Amino acid sequence: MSMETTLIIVKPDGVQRGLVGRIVTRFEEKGLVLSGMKFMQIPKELAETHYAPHKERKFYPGLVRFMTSSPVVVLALRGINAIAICRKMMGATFGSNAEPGTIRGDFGVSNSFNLIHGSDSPEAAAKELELFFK
Ligand code: IDP
Ligand code: MG
Repeated sequence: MSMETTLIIVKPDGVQRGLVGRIVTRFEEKGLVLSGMKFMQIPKELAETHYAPHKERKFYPGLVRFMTSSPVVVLALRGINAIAICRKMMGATFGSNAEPGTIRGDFGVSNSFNLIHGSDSPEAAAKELELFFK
C-alpha cells in the first residue's frame, strides 16, 4: 500500500446531468484528498493522447468525439491506494453491468456514456496527471 494520486474525469454526461457535486462528494467522504480540480473542455489532441492506448479500438473515434463534446471536470485525488480505491468506487466500465453502490452502477445504464474516467495503474496516473495538470 502506498500514497498515490490518481486522475479522475467527470465526463461530459456527468457534467450535463448535474452529477459533479455528488460524484466529488463520494470521493471526499471516502477520505481522498482533492489536490487538483478544474472545469475545462478537452481539446481534441489532448483527448487523443489521453486515450492513445485505445487507438486501435473501434470505439476510439466516438470516444474522442464524446470526451471533447462539452466541458468536463478533472480531479487529482490523493490517498493511500487511491488508484484502486477510485476504480472500485467507479464500478465496471459498462453502466449496464456496473454494481449498485458504484458511481457507474448507481447513476447510469449506458456503456459508452459512463460518467467517469479514472487512471487504472500508477504508470497511467503519472502520465495522465502530467497531461491534465502540467
Ligand atoms: P475504463 O474507463 O473502465 O477504464 P476502458 O476499457 O479503458 O474502460 O475504456 C475507456 C472508455 O472507452 C470507457 O470508459 C468507455 O467510455 C469507452 N468504451 C470502452 N469500451 C467501449 C465499447 O465497447 N463501446 C463503446 N465505448 C466503450
Ligand atoms: Mg481505462
